This record gives sequence, C-alpha cells and structure tokens, in this order.
Amino acid sequence: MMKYGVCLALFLTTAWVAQAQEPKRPEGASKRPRGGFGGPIVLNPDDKPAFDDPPANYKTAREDIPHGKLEMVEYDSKSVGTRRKMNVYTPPGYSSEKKYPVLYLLHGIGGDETEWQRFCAPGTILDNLIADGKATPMIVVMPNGRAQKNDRPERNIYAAAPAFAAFEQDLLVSVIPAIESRYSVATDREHRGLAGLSMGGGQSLNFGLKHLDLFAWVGGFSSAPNTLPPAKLVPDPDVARGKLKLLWLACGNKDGLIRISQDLHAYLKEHDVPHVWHVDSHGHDATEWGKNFYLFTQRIFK
Ligand code: FER
Repeated sequence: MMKYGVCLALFLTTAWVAQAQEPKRPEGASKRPRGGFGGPIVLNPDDKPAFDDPPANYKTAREDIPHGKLEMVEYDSKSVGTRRKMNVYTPPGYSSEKKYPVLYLLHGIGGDETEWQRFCAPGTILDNLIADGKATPMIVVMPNGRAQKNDRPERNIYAAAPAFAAFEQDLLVSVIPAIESRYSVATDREHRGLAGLSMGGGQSLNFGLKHLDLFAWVGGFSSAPNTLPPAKLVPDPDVARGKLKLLWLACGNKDGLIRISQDLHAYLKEHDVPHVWHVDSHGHDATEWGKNFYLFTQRIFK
C-alpha cells in the first residue's frame, strides 16, 4: 500500500512539473510542434557561429575605464494601471547635450527588470565595449515584460505568458514615452532597438517586426514559443528588407527551443531578408545571452 502511495505522489509531482514546463501556448503563438526544453535538436549545416566568441574577460569590470550608471526608474503604466519599474543604463559621460540611441532589452519567463543585470552585467559589457571604441554609447532600458498588476515571477511562471503579450501596449504607450521624456534620446527608428532573451526574444521579434516604423534594430536570443510563426512575423519580406538595419537571430545548439529560431531563419533565407544567424555551442543559459549582447551591441546604431 505504502508503495502505491509513494508511486502516486511521484506521479503527481512529475505531472505537475510536466505541466509547469509545458504550458498552454499563448494565444496567437506558433502551432508548430516543438521540443520545449530538452526537446529534439536537429542541426542544419548552416547552424554555425556567425562571429568569433568574445574574449574571456568581456564582462569583467575594469578599474581603469569610465563607467556608466544603472538606475531603477519608475513610471505609470497606462495599460496595466500600476506604477512599474525599469532598470536603465546610461553610458559613461552621459550628457543632456547629446542625443542617445536606446536599446530596449527584455527578460525571460522567470525574470523581471533586474534579470539582465543579474545574469549578464550588460552595463559592464557596454562600459568595456565603449572604452575600446567598439560600441556606440547608448542607453539600455530593461523593463519588466510581464504586464500585469502583480508582475513578480511567482508560482507557475508560465501562467503569466499572456502578460508578456500584453507588454506590447505598455512598451509603446508608457515605457518608450517615459524614457523619451526623461532622458536625452534620439527618437527616430534608426536610434531605437529591441532585443531580448527567450520570452523577451519572442517579444522583441513579435513587437519589433510588427512595428518597423519604430524599431530598426531587432534581436531575438534563444527565442521562446511565444514567437509568432514566421509568415505572421514577416508577412511582407520586401518591407522588412527595406526597413531593418539589423535583424539578429541567435540560439545555442544545445537549446531545446532552437527549432523556433531555425524556422524563422529558414523563412528569412527563403525570402531574402538579410539577418544574422548565430548558432553557438551553448544551451538556454546566461552565457548565451551575455555573449550575444556583446556581439549584438557592437553592431547596432552604426
Ligand atoms: C515554453 C518553454 C519556454 C514557453 C516559454 C518558455 C510560453 C520560456 C522560457 C524562457 O523565457 O526562458 O513552453 O511557453
């Protein structure tokens, strides 16, 4: 009897974990079969790195260079109806005499406005790149992409997937205007970028490619199943070709979600939409995201 009790408990635990890891797809997202985490990975011949790996010390803080500033900023979200937070990096020597480009940088399913900083130290990476003359001084805005009243990553984090879709309104209606009113920012599309990791990668592709009038630089790193199907993302390849300054798709070759990025890469290739396709040797992890941030930020706003 005891044995059955243990078995039942084990079964229930496993079933709960399976449900937590394989949630219902958010409305409008891809209906393609997918592996999810640890799903089948089938690599194609061009699933290769487009660039060399960063040097080993790419995110080591250096004493001998100027540093930018990180500050937690609050804004009123019209669509959510709450006061929300975002982490903002301003580059070394930030001055209201200049107008800066802005990269909006989005986190993953379990993250919040602090995730990028905790995972990858993007401010340190940019301080180093700017000191070496490799990146244009830019503002990086790390908002909370879970647009709902309680925006903490709690309980079943997958249940908040619809709030990641709802963030489109918060970004356009509240986040961008708040940044543009508080900071000295160039406000045309060629000075605005959108990138993110996993759920944030899906958001960046969904919102960035839909609003090409607002974003010229778009990046999806290890994009999650919230990514719309390719033909929905890029219904008019001619328009995308003409407007995008850079479209960056990257995934680690040990990431069970790679299929999502592979499908979009295949579609873009078929329709001649220029893009970076960078597949390196990592999994669904912070090493992948830090390295892509380093590679991507050197190639935007130029
Ligand atoms: C899923 C698997 C992974 C999913 C989302 C993720 C919404 C997101 C992972 C991340 O952001 O790291 O099935 O469905």
